[in-house]
Amino acid sequence: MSRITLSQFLIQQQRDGERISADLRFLIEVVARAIKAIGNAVGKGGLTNSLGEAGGENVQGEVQKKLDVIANDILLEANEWGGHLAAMASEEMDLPHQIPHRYPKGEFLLLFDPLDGSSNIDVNISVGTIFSVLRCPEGASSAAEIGEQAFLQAGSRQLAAGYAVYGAATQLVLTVGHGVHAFTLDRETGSFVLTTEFMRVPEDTGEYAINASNARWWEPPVQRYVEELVAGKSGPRGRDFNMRWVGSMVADVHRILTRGGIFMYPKDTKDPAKAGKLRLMYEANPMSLIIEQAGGAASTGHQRILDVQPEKLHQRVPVILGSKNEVERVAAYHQAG
Ligand code: P6P
Repeated sequence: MSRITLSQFLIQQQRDGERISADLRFLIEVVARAIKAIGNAVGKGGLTNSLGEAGGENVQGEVQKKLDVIANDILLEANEWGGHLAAMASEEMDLPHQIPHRYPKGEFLLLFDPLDGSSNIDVNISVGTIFSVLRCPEGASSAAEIGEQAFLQAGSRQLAAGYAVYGAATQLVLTVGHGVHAFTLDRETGSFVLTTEFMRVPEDTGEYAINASNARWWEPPVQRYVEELVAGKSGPRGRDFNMRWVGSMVADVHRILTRGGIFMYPKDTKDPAKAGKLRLMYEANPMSLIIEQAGGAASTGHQRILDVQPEKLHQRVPVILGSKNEVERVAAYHQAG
């Protein structure tokens, strides 16, 4: 069976009842090209002087890797000239990135974590890029500067979301609101080729992902849930579970999308001021849209992540996502207190 490319897939989405506009198709194609360039830089590893720390911290107060900065720059440069964006926001930048005056502005807002899991770069473990597309509010797009406020839209308003996983293969996983589809980079032709249509997260699972070293700081519902998984056959769940934790959200979510599982980065009391570790706008929201489009669920423990009304561009949120029946069980434990 001859496989179709990402461009052919997007043209079909544009033709089939106009699921996406020509401009949104163009945006996704530009992001895909940037992802190829990032994957190329990541794939060179120690062959170039791009490993190690950049020597600064990002807005999150996290040590910035050289490849964090390289990936961020690739996405900015790829997207600022096309006339499809009103502005961009990134984990690596405190303020929204304005489109240079020499270029026209468009109707979309692009948000991204340019290199998620970059602490794994130097040990050659899979990392990824996560992106989210919103429409710029009518009134804001004509403003000289697009401020943070324009981005503060609930995740349910995303027009598209996707991630790249730079693993054994470079894969691009995408939703434009009509299912989740995976494309694999054919390094010989340079094209992303459709390799899995309509990915589905099994409603049940025997595998969970959480950084267990934080157990003593978890809230009681999460402690109860994980203790029951660890108890396995001899506990209330009556069956054994397996654990995986890559330390790279994209890799963990891709595994869950492929074979099921539940991923948790809950709020913990390690730093009571923090609502969680992961960022809502460019990690939790895009991943939650993808998971829900694949039949899974995504919750803070107290509410659907896609319903969270953002108050800050870089705000953090507890994340519990994956196989629906397990996510609902964790949410029920939060309701029970
Ligand atoms: P920890 C990577 O820094 C990241 O944001 C996610 O990709 C990953 O799931 C998580 O943090 C890992 O956090 O505390 O286990 O290092």
